[in-house]
Parts: sequence; C-alpha cells; structure tokens
Amino acid sequence: MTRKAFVTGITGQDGSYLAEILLSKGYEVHGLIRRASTFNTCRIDHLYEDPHDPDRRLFLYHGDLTDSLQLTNLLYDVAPDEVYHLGAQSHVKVSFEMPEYTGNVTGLGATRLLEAVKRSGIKASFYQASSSEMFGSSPPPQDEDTPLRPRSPYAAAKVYAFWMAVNYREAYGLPVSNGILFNHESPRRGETFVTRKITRAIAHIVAGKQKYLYLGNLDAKRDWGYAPEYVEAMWLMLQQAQPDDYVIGTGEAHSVREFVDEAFSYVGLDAREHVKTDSRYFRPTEVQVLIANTKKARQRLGWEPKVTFGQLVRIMVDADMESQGLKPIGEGRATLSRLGLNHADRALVNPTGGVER
Ligand code: NAP
Ligand code: G4F
Repeated sequence: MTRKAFVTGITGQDGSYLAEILLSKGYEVHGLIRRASTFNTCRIDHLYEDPHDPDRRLFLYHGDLTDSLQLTNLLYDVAPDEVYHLGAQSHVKVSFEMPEYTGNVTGLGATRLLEAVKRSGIKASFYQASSSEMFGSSPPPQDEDTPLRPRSPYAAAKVYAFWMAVNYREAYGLPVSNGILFNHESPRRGETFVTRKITRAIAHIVAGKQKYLYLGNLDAKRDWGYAPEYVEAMWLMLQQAQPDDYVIGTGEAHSVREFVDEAFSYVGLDAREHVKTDSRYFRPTEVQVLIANTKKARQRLGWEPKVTFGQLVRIMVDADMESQGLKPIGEGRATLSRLGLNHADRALVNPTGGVER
C-alpha cells in the first residue's frame, strides 16, 4: 500500500523539501495551500503534476489553519498515515507586530489540526514543528529537558502548540512527536530571514543593484544548519516505534556578524563598506544564543548533519548569485555534489523584492 502524508506549510521552505523527499520515498503527498490572489506555490512548482494524471502522487487543497472545519474534512477524506504540521506565521519580528494573528495561526492552528486528527478518527502519526526559539532566555546548550522561556509572541505560540502536542499524546494516546528544530536555512529560505537577507543582498551588491545592507542585532548567535537535512529528521521521527520529542541542530553557534563576514569575504567584498545597522530590525526582546545538544537525536534517530556553517554560507551565496544571472564562485555547488546532496536549488526569488523585516 502506498503511504500517504498530509503536509501543512507545503509551500514554505521546509514543506517544499519535505514534499520532495516524501515523493522520492514513494509516498502520496497531500498538501494544504492558502488561497492567494497570485500564485504562491513557487517552491513546489517543480513538483506540480497535472490533476488529470491518474498516476499523480501530489495533491493540493485550499485551506487555512484558522479553518477547523476544512482541516477536519480534509483529514477525514485523505486519511493519511502521517501528518506533518509545518504551517505557521514563522517570522519572529513580525510576531511582535501581529501577536494575536500569530497566536491564532501558529498556536491555535496546531490545536485545530490535532483536534481534526482526533475527530476524524484516523490513526496518523503527527509531527509538530516546534522551535528552538521556545528556549528563549534559557542558557545554551539546549536539549529536550531545557526549560522553555519564550521571548516573543511567536515563541509563546510555539510553546503553547508544543504542550498541546504533548497533551494529545498523553491524553488520547495519539502518536504525536515534536521536532524542536534550530535555525535551518537554504536558497529557498524566505528573503526576510537574516541569512537569506544577507546572501541576497550580496548578489544585488555584486550586480550593482544595491550598495548597503541594513541589519539589526549582529551579536545574536544561532545554530544554523542546512534545511534539506532537517526535513529528513522530521521523517525519521515519524518512523520510530514510539512518539517522542527531539532537538535537531548542528551543535555549533555563530553570530550574525560572522555570517556577514563569511558571506561577504566569499565574494571578495569588505562587509564594513556595505553593512549598516538600523534600529527597525532590532526586536523588543531578543534570544541571544541558541546551541543544540543533539545527543538524543544522534543516538535514537541516527541523525547527523553533514553541511557545515561555511558550506551553508557558500551554498546560499552561490544560489543567490545565479538567481541574479551572475557566475557563482562555485564552492557551494561543489559541496553539494561532494556530499551527494542533490539540491541544485535555484534561489527563491520574489519578483516584488519583499518587504524588509
Ligand atoms: P515558512 O517558509 O515561513 O513556511 C510557512 C508555511 O506556513 C508556508 O507554507 C505558509 O504558506 C504556511 N502558512 C502560514 N500561515 C498559514 C495559514 N494561516 N494557513 C495555512 N498555512 C499557512 O517556514 P519554514 O521555515 O518552512 O518552517 C516550517 C515550520 O517549522 C514553521 O512552523 C516554523 O515555525 C517551524 N520552524 C522553522 C525553523 C527554521 O529555521 N526554518 C526552525 C524551527 C521551527 P504561504 O506560502 O502561503 O505563506
Ligand atoms: O533569521 P531570523 O529572523 O531567525 P530567528 O528569529 O532566529 O527565527 C527563525 O528560527 C527559529 C528557530 O530558532 C524559527 F522557529 C523561526 O520560525 C525562524 O525560522 O533572525 C536570526 C537572528 C535574530 O537574532 C535577529 O535579531 O538575526 C538577527 N537579525 C539581525 N538583523 C536579523 C536582522 N533578523 C532578521 N530577520 N532581519 C535582520 O535584518
């Protein structure tokens, strides 16, 4: 029997990579997409299949995490074996501007989907996309037992969703797992997250379209990994005999300033000539340092990231250079083929340029 997966957030960075690996493993993939006045499916367009093809394995449905009736109907009709809940308002800075909406989508959205699984009576394993942001002010390294001390409306919403996931596991015996993922990036990362904002700006500077890059807190440290490796961890969690919670990261932290320096020097530019700070990109409360302790995931899932910080920077800069019609330096591409990672990604390009956050 073909296994069926239901994925929320399939049009996002992680959802698009997850859909790829699930299809490559032979799954039927059923994805929830939001209706927009313009198409917002550019990350999964390469996976699109003609709806008239009787052998197609990718199915897309309009829906929204605020619409519990539609979620329940879809889960009942599709009857998936695995549910990956990735949909969220996922931008931390935006969550300070839209705290109620973020709570509704990122927090209550998880409850709606868990309840939809319960009400529809299906026996699906459930993945909740929890976040290292939940650790907030707890000092590093952070693991599954580290206290959750959220520092943003986004993190507070994720903490609520985390505990609802645990509650549905304990109260109703549903096989629900939390993946507590540290920051993971790629050429498909949204343009207003800091890594992508930096690599995209570099390509624009080299192309002569931009002179300065305005950033916020350069001292914050993050544990940055390569997104395609992290979606493999999501899948591994749902293949275990027992549901559980796992921290996923590289175990190494770098500051935003280090990312900037590494990326600018890769293309032979001096960051000091191009990078300025702007108060609008600082947050009312900040998470200073995140570093994962992934002992449990390594021992129980056998999961180990391969792509290093420097390689990640080069992969992203190369992709953004190509998206601007420039010749990439090439080390990023070489890394992917050396590691056997078949992600010759084109960088996600928003024709309108996006609103800087
Ligand atoms: P992303 O690129 O921002 O994607 C978010 C997805 O959620 C998009 O498909 C988006 O649809 C969808 N979505 C947003 N609001 C929705 C709504 N009201 N109804 C239905 N769908 C909605 O995020 P990501 O980086 O792939 O992250 C995936 C998940 O992991 C998120 O839950 C995020 O919070 C969590 N997470 C991410 C990281 C990371 O470093 N990337 C780390 C830890 C946890 P549109 O395309 O229509 O906007
Ligand atoms: O790239 P960021 O916006 O990611 P952040 O806030 O760490 O959140 C991401 O990772 C979480 C996992 O820990 C996810 F749950 C969440 O969904 C998201 O994917 O910011 C990273 C750091 C922050 O300290 C921020 O203050 O970069 C700093 N930063 C400095 N200048 C900036 C900027 N961030 C953004 N977005 N834009 C700036 O100009």
